[in-house]
Amino acid sequence: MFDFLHSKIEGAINKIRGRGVLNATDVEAVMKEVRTALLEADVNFKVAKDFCARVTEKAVGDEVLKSLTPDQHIIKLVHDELKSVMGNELAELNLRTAPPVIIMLAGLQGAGKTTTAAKLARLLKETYKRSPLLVPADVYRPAAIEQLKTLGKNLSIPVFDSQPTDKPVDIAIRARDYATKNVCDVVIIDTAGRLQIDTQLMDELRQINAAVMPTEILLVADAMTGQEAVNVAQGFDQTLSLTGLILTKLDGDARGGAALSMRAVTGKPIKFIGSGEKSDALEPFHPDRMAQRILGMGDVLTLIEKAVEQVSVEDSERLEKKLKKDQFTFEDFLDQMRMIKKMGSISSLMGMIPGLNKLAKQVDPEKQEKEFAKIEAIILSMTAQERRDHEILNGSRRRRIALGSGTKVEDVNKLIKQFIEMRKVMKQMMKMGPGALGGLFGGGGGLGGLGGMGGMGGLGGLFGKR
Ligand SMILES: Nc1nc2c(ncn2[C@@H]2O[C@H](COP(=O)(O)OP(=O)(O)OP(=O)(O)O)[C@@H](O)[C@H]2O)c(=O)[nH]1
Ligand SMILES: [Mg+2]
Repeated sequence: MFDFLHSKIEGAINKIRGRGVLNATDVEAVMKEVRTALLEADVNFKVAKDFCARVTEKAVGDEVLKSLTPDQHIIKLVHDELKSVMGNELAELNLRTAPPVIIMLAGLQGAGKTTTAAKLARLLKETYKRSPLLVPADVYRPAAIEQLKTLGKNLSIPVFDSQPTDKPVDIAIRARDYATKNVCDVVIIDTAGRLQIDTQLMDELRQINAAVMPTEILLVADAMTGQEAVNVAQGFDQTLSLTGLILTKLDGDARGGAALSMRAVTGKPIKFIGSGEKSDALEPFHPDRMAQRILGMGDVLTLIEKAVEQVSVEDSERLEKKLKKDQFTFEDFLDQMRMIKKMGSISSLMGMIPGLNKLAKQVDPEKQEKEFAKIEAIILSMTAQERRDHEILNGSRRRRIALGSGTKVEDVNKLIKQFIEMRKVMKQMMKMGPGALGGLFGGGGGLGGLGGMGGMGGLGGLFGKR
């Protein structure tokens, strides 16, 4: 996500890095490079042009030129402008209407509507503590209804029992009534896609809109299509009056032009972004955090939020005590590992940490998942006593564990060695005081999250250096 822009903008700013004083010509040269970067990233021409004009104007007229750290100043100006172009503030989902709140998803074929419907339902259930109902209203594509039913089933989220013979507008009406009767407070309608905007599709969406009056009409657009996604958004907005957008497949779009142009061109906020095929790969769109990602400042806030969601304060306090008393066991290790797994893949977490973004790309998620499974199997093959006291793990016990977990003795040895090292590192971090890392994970409660990462054999282990 944003890799291209990140490296180009970084390159442009690096040229003035450390330079004492800048003149207007220097600023203009940098901004010209930034503009080229934006255009190459498929940002809308006018958006890119205005963007650079505003930054240049501020930079030249500002104390930047007199400043002792002009590069920092320019970065700040670019950051603020990026944030502003993307809408400044997080645009929250409107859930404040009388239940059931109806959310309609629209978009072209393959944009990711059905996947996003499921992701959104999961987010609403887990983070917003709502009871969503998924409603398949794509009666044209064979198996479209089944697709959503399967996704819902996997997430234990109810899916309205639409039939391919039903009319979409009738489905929407009946689903709303069903939601009311069954105390579902949010209804997510997944509509059919088309190859391009056509009157039949628009009529159908208009009918659903008129019949159930959704609180949110969200366009799901494929970020990989770049400026085309922006045109599509404009097209849908003309007939439907969108309330917002969801950009999908940002994981596959290293340029990010659509994310930057959408708001400025359509005037509609991006509410969520999708960055993967799995049901947890949907996150609220925070313009400031996106700007930070583009500038390679990492996205520590999102990381912290993810960690906080998973780690309760009690859990981490308990852990901290154990660490202090040297009582951290394989059982805790397993807990930690499962927590990390819930938090999302290591590579996506690392991608958010400044300085680790580049390393993150080297992690192979599949390999990593296999590694997780192996570690889990090994720990589960230990007896309760062994898990609590790793020191009794002698040669014959290790052989038995390897046999039981279908791994090799070397694997067991490696894990134990990593476990011991990790305890050491964690203890050292504790000595550095709660501020050392605790702060990163929600005050004194912290450590849990990163400790667990160390648990994966340390970050080093992920890159096969051990
Ligand atoms: N990498 C990636 N793939 C995604 C994302 N969102 C959706 N997809 C994939 O895109 C493909 C199409 O997704 P669907 O949800 O079926 O798209 P749709 O808009 O419902 O398609 P139609 O119903 O045919 O119009 C699937 O293979 C999804 O797994 C995303 O954020 N990242
Ligand atoms: Mg679909």
